[in-house]
Amino acid sequence: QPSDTVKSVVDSKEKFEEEFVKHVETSLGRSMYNCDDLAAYQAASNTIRDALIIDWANTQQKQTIQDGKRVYYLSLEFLMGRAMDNALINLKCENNTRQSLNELGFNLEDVLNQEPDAALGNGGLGRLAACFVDSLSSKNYSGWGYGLNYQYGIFEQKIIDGYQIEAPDYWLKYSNPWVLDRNEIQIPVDFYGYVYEEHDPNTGKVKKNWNGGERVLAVASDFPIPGYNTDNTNNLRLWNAKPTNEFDFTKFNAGDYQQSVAAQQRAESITSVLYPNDNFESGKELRLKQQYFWVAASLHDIVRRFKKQHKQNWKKFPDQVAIQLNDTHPTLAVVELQRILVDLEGLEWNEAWSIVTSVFAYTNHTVMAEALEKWPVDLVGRLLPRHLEIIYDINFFFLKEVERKFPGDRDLIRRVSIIDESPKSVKMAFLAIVGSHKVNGVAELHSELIKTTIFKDFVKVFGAEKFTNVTNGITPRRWLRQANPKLAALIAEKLNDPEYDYLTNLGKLKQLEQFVDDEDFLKQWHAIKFDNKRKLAALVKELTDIDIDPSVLFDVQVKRIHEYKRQQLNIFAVIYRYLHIKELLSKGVTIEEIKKNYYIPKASIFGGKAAPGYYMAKTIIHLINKVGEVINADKEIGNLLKVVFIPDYNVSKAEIICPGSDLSNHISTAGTEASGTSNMKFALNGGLIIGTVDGANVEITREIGEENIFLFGNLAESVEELRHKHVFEGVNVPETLQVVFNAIEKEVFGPADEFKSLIDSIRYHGDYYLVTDDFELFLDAHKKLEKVYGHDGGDATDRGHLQEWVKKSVWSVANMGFFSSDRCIDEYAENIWNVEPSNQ
Ligand code: 26Q
Repeated sequence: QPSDTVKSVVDSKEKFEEEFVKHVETSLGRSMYNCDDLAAYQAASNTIRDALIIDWANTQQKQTIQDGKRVYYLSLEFLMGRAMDNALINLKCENNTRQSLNELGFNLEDVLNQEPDAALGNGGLGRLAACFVDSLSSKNYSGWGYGLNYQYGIFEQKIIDGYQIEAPDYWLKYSNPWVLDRNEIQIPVDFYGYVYEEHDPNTGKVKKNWNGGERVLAVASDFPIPGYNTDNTNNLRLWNAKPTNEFDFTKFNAGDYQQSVAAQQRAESITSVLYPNDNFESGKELRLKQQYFWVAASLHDIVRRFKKQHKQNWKKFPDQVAIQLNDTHPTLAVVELQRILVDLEGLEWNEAWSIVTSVFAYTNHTVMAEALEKWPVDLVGRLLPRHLEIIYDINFFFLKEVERKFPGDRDLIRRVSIIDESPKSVKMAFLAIVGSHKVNGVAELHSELIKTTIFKDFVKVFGAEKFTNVTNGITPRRWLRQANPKLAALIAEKLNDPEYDYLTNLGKLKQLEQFVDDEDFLKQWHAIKFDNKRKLAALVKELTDIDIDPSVLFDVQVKRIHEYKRQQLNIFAVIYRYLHIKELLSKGVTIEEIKKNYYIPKASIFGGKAAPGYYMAKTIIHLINKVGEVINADKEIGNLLKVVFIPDYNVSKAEIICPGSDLSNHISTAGTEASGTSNMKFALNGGLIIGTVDGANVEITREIGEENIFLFGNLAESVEELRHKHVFEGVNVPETLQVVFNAIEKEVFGPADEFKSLIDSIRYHGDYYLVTDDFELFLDAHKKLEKVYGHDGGDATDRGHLQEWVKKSVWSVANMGFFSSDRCIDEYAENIWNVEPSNQ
């Protein structure tokens, strides 16, 4: 059987090598004498990809025969990172491949490093979608992802003179071996045009029709998603926008060739670039076009698949299809499905609506007002005239229902209306709630907050049961096994699990607790961390030319740059530390005394992108870099303090940074970070956390114990009052922070103008993110944790004072099992989708 031969590359080195050479010579048209690492990456990827495709085809066939309910995860972002290493791990053929490549004269790591990141996402929300498709496959669910195949992913960040400069990320420069272009799958999507009424002589009713004015084709690209330890291989289908074949004859005949070609290019612009905003809504027309293009193509694909099996037996639709809306970005899907059922399939409004609401569920990822999508009614009406009518009808029937339940409560009706009156706009979150049977937040605190603040009225209208929580998770395949192979191996050994089955049963980590007093084990544990720190130091050296000593405390904050995430709090504290050290030195206190009595040696490591239009975030990046320049050049300080900004933070860099961290910062203003997921990545890799009582930090604390995390800061319940106080009684800048502001204003870190807005936002504009309220609490938390870390970090063999720290690290990892995205997916399956895994 040919498929068996292809699959055997996974188990047989001979077969792998044979296929590899074949790909070099045929697919790439090169010879083995002229095969560099890039060509080797492509040939090896093609070889593995062929095997994957066999699994993929078998899975799709099996799922079609089983004819069970399928889950569709609609996300505008899938932050996948690299595919090759992940495929080797999930197919369990990493060792074979490593050896085969060696025999062919290549080094696996060098080959893996050739792969560009698939960076089709901004941050947390996009990476969550990537973890979810991994878990759907690994846990044997039938589940597809639907998204867009952006030509340009999130921009590449360069740091020049301390400023962020954006460069385009043209990740498809070379052909992508991990995608299967399905050029035969073409779905027409219309925009603009007008609505007209038609009298149906059969029913005597008036029918609404939409005549689109601009047509674009959606063409599918499929990414097979292999599961770990299973043949189950799901599909991630990403759409490409292509012009239709019909040439624009009117313009062409009018002699306007240029114009007609331009119109064709306009089509392709829809999937050309990912919007680089994270937690901020920009309201651009092209963004709305992207949303509808993607939603319409995906729904028509889903409906077509259903009709092939079940004709027009629409009652069965909710037994076959569950659609999860990743934030409000795909909310037009609700409207589009209602349009398909009513306008195209001729169902009654109510029958259609009950199908729609049983199919959809909505995940909210933020409570911050500036991130909630609102589309101007004018824009929606122009781009999608029929959809706007349907939105008005949905709102009309919904408000009628509210009026029936709460007669005369005019104010309630005004508050829950999907249409905002001034400026007239569609509130997408409200539409998503009304169109779904379940709404979930992404961590306990967040899910409580949405019920009591932004969606409070909807709890009153629909009841609390409609609102639920599914705490986020991460895939341990990528974030433990792939990122930290040595730690994963030590754990496998200790759990007596040579097959690494714990990676799909992460609760087993609990067994590590029995080794927490085992000297040898602690030594090994620490040695692995030290080794990972060395690798991180090498990355820092390569990217910034800064030397950091792996025996100092690595204090890391990597994530999107945002005022609410408070990188400014972190860098202000670093500045305070520097100024204090300088003062001590000037008074004759020696470095040794400082290390002993004040500060342990540490490296503050930052990384993350700012949205290109987010001035304040860019200012924070600039400050970090300028502070780094001054401190790192200060000969007096030596290795007592270093500050680095790692440029272009992305998934593949995170795989090196997370395992190499001693301490990571998750210090958002309480109530603002919905969950956070990097907190989970760091803790799973044996790093400790300094954090606020926010997002998933709360549940991490509950799982690992509060003695193993360094929490500080005001609580979410106090935030409103403190903000109010700032506005009406003024902001009180503590003396410690004032010292920092003074230094910045005295131009210790370059021209003060550059940082004026940052200081002003705190001093004069109400300190919305409570930097002044939490600053000294942050310093105190550092004092505490530095006592635990000890004054001498110790090297690979000598743990110095690290005993207590290492124990906390083991204890944390042992209790992180809950944060597997497998658990998360099981919860969605049971409480929201009503699906079960297939028995493979
Ligand atoms: C909206 C409109 C127009 C353009 C862009 C956007 C947009 C894009 C991305 C809005 C929001 C996002 C991303 C949000 C995000 O990443 N949220 C994070 O989701 C994580 C997964 O649930 C949480 O862990 C984080 O707390 C949350 O910030």
